[in-house]
Amino acid sequence: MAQNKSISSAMNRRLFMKAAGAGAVSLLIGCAAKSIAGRSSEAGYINAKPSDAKSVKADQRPNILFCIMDDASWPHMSAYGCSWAKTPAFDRLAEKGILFRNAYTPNAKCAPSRASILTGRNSWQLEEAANHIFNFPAKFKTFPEVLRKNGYATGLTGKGWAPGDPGTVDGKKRELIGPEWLKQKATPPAKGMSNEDYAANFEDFLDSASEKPWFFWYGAREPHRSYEYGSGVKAGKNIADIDKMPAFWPDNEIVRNDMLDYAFEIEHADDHLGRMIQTLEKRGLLENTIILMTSDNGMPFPRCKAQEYESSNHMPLAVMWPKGIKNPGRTVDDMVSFIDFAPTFLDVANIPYEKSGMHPSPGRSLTDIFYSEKDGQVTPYRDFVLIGKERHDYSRPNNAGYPIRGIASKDYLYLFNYEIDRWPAGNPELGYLECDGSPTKTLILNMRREGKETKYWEWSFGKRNVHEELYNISRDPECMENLATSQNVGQLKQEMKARMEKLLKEQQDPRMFGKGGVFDTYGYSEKKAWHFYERFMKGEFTPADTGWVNPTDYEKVIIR
Ligand SMILES: [Ca+2]
Repeated sequence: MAQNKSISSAMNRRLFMKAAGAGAVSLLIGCAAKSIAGRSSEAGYINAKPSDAKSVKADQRPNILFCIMDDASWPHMSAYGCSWAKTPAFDRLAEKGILFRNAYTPNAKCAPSRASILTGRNSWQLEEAANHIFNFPAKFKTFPEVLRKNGYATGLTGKGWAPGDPGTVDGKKRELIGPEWLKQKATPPAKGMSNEDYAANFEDFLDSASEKPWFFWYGAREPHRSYEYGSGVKAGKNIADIDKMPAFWPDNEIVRNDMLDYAFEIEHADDHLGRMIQTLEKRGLLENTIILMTSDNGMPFPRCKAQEYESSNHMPLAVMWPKGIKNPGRTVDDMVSFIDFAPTFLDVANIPYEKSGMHPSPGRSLTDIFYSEKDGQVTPYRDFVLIGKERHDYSRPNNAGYPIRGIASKDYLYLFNYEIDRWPAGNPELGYLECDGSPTKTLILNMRREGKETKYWEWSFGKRNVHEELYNISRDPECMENLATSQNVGQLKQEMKARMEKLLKEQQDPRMFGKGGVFDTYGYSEKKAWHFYERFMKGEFTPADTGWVNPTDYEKVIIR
């Protein structure tokens, strides 16, 4: 994935992001009838009881530690039953708080996913912030900016909002989250991991925050690529530990090693969370701090990150808040979305959303779930989420994206592909730039080239050929069997599509009004990205200019 224009062609972007330690560039929920700007607990974003708002003094507002991994898929935390990735810190949040089984990002790519978190809005409500590598629109305020204005100290370590250009305020770089804490370094346990000591930087931040309530963003750069091949095994893992391989990849030593290397990176991110929890404990701050751990998009493997399947958008999420969460240790099935975070944090900080200066959010504060004692489905109307994507990297002619919209319930995922003549992971002759380079990707590409096996390539890189996809995700979470063409799901398919389009219209999605092409007209924050396809084909660039894929990913012959 593209991150930053300052990265040299020879250097893997992510390696730079991680090693530099410089911060580098630094579902809609609920009933269909009520969405944006609703104010009631059912339709809106504020769930705090009115009496709470008045009685809570400013200095009693909770602190917030928001932890986000880069590119981790939801099932790969041990709290969800994964045996080959050990995440004791994440699990502790779940044991002492709430484990969410159905949390989704609206858009499975770094920059648009993080933009949805920060603004409380879905990609299609964010103009160029729907895309990847963009200039952050000045008009969209972020919730950390609002918290800061309302007395919170804010800060971040690791990866904040990226990649893209946040713009400037009064001649200075706009701080979408807060000042960066990046002084503390450490030797990482494997090559390709960051040398930032996230937990030590968090301590520095706490020293500075004094008595204020605070919001801190811990953006682990793991498990984003690149990985040290074999680092998982070197750390004591065994390729036989993986009990189930996804059907859409070959099952062999290369792919299993790739997965274990990914798992080892998740564990590194989790280690730092564990240290942060200990720090809060030592300082007596655990009781009234909301600690939340999630990821921004699915694992950086073919058919996961940057697509819109379960392995793309379904995210891990655990939240601990001893003072606020009732009956801790619950597992919750409600469908929740990243657009719910901003309403949640403003809610607990007693800041009315409509007075915050933020654009209205179709999200809903999660405090109904926090303050409930229930397991399973807590709030009946949280029964679906909306997802979608526009343009990610830059590998298609005419700066084109691959537009999708989708709606997921607990049992079904419905997707609509708007431009099926386009390549879902990017054009083959440009290396499928929307899929990060990896041993697994190389293997699948080579299998097709050698004529051994094309099905893996078809699943990850081939054209979809159909507009509609429908999967029974409770039975088929790998989204292998497209039910959209079978007669007996006609009604379900129509119902899901109708519900999705109704909500998208309410949210003023340009694509619902015949104006979806606008997303391909927005500029990139990287100059070389504009018309990169055409310029590459003319010889202005080489495969070495896209360091997040391998030069061998570029197909030498045109595939139609
Ligand atoms: Ca990411």
